[in-house]
Amino acid sequence: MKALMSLEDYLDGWARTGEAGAVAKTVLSLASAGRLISGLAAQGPLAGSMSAVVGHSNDGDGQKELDRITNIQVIEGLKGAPVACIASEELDGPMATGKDDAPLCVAVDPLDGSSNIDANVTIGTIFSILPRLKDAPGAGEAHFFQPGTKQLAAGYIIYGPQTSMVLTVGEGAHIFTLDPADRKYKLTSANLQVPAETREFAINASNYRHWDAGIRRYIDSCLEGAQGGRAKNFNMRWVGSMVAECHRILMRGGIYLYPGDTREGYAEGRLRLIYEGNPVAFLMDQAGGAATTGQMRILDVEPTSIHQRIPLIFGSAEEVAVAESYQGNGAASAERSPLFARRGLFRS
Ligand code: AFP
Repeated sequence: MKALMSLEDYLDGWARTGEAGAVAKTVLSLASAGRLISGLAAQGPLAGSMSAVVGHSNDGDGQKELDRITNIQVIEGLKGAPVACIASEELDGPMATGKDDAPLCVAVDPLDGSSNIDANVTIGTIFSILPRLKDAPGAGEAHFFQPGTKQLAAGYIIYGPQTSMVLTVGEGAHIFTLDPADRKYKLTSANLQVPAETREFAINASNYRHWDAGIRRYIDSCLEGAQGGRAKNFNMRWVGSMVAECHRILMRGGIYLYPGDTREGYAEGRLRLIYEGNPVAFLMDQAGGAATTGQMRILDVEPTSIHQRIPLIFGSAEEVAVAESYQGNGAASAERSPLFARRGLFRS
C-alpha cells in the first residue's frame, strides 16, 4: 500500500511559521491528547469505572469520570501549544494558560457522547481553534465570542472502531486515521464532500411532542416517504453521539437535527455553539454541506456566553435547505400529517 501522508507532513506542507504555524502545533497537541484518550476509551471497564458520575456538568447531566480525565488530558496536551486560553464544556469559564501573548484560543468538548461510555458506542473530542483577540484580556470570555467564521481550524477526534482526526484548517475537510501499528495519524480521506441529497435523517424522535410545528412537519414529510410530498422513502438513525452522526454524514450524507423544544432548558436545543456547533459547521462548510439554526447559518451566530446552546441542523446541503423551508411562518399554517392524526403514533 502506498505510503500515506502523515498528519505532521500535511501540516508541515500547509504552514511552518506565523499564526498558521501556531495552529499546526496546536492541532498536533490535540492529536497527541487524542492518542491517550483513544487508549483509555479502548480499555473501557478495564480502566476502572469511566462512566461513574463524579461531578456536575453544564448540560445538566452528571460529569462522568472519563469526561473529567479527558478534560485534564486535553488541557495537559495543550500545555506546550501556543494557546492563551481554553474554554471547555467541563470548565465553568475560560482557563488562562499563563501564555497571555500566545496567538490562539481553543474551545473544546473533551468528550462528546459520554452518556454512551458504558454502551461501548462511538464518542469523540471536538475542538475549535480561534485567534486570540489582541485587545481583550488574557483569559477573558471575549476571545470566544467570535462568530464561527473566525475559526482558524476545527474538527474532532472520533473514538470508534477506528480512531481518526477529522480536520479542517480552511483548506477542505480531511480524515487522518490513527494507525495502531505505529500510532501515527495518516491521511485516509482528503477533501471530503457531503452528498447534496440524502434519504437519511437523524433526530431523537422521542421528543416529537416537544418540537415546534416546523420541525414536526419536516419530520412528518420524511416519514410519509414515497406516498407523501417528498416522493421518496427515508431511513432514520440516532446514535446519541453527535460525533458519530457527523462522521456518517461526512462519509455518506444525511441530516442531523437537534432543534429547540418546549422542555425546560431546551428552548435552544442541547448542543453548545462554541465547542460543538461551530466546529461541526466549519467542517460542513468545507465539505460542501450546510449547518443552520433553522433560521440562520451557524457560522454567522455571534456567541454571547461560553456554554450557549444553539438549535443545530447540519448535513446534506439540499436537505438542510428543505428542513429550513419548514421553519418560520410557512410551517405554522401547514396541515398536520394525516398519517399521524389517524394512527396517533406521535400525539401533539
Ligand atoms: P452527552 O455528551 O451528554 O452524551 O450528550 C451527547 C449529545 O450532546 C450529542 O452528542 C448527541 O447527539 C445528543 O447529546 C443526544 O441527546 P439526547 O440524549 O437528548 O438524544
